[in-house]
Amino acid sequence: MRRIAVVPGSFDPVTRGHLDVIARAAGLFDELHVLVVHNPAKTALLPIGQRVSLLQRSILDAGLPGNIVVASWNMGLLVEYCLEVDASVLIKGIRSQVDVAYETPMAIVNRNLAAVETIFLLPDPANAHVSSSLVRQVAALGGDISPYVPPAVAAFLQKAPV
Ligand code: COD
Repeated sequence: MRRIAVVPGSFDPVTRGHLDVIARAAGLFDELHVLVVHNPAKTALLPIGQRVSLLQRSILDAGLPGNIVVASWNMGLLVEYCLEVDASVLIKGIRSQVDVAYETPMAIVNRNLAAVETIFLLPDPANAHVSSSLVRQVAALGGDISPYVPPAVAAFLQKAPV
């Protein structure tokens, strides 16, 4: 049986922290779907299509394995996408107790809804402080975001400042 997992996120924009989780998760599963989802609790910077293409470019540039699919989903529950692609696992990155508190109820509900399990991966300590919201803030104030994001994202946001 093929082991298929989904790494969902806003990826607005993808950061080095996201890429680290994606790279490690890709090594654990036969097929990994990186899924861009709109988070209604956040004010978006980039359109969904732009986030998908920056993810695709960054995954290629980083030389990550070919078992990674990038997609987006706006059709309802996250677990509906999982069922559609036969994924039985969601992967989330956990940086702090705040992430644990945010992710735990969703993990339980997703298991109840569709028997989809959630696996939490700890971050690389070098990236544990990195978040898309930090990147958006530094970019908006004209700071250097290159330590926090893949080169394609730094180049894109420098060309089209926010
Ligand atoms: N290191 C490690 N992990 C990281 C880092 C880092 N530096 N930065 C972010 N992460 C992790 C986050 O913890 C998260 O797991 C993932 O990467 C994505 O992060 P973001 O910020 O891009 O995305 P979010 O947190 O806005 O997530 C959006 C989702 C839509 C995926 C989320 O809100 C969700 O799961 N919603 C559920 C929708 C649903 O079906 N609800 C009903 C049942 S619960």
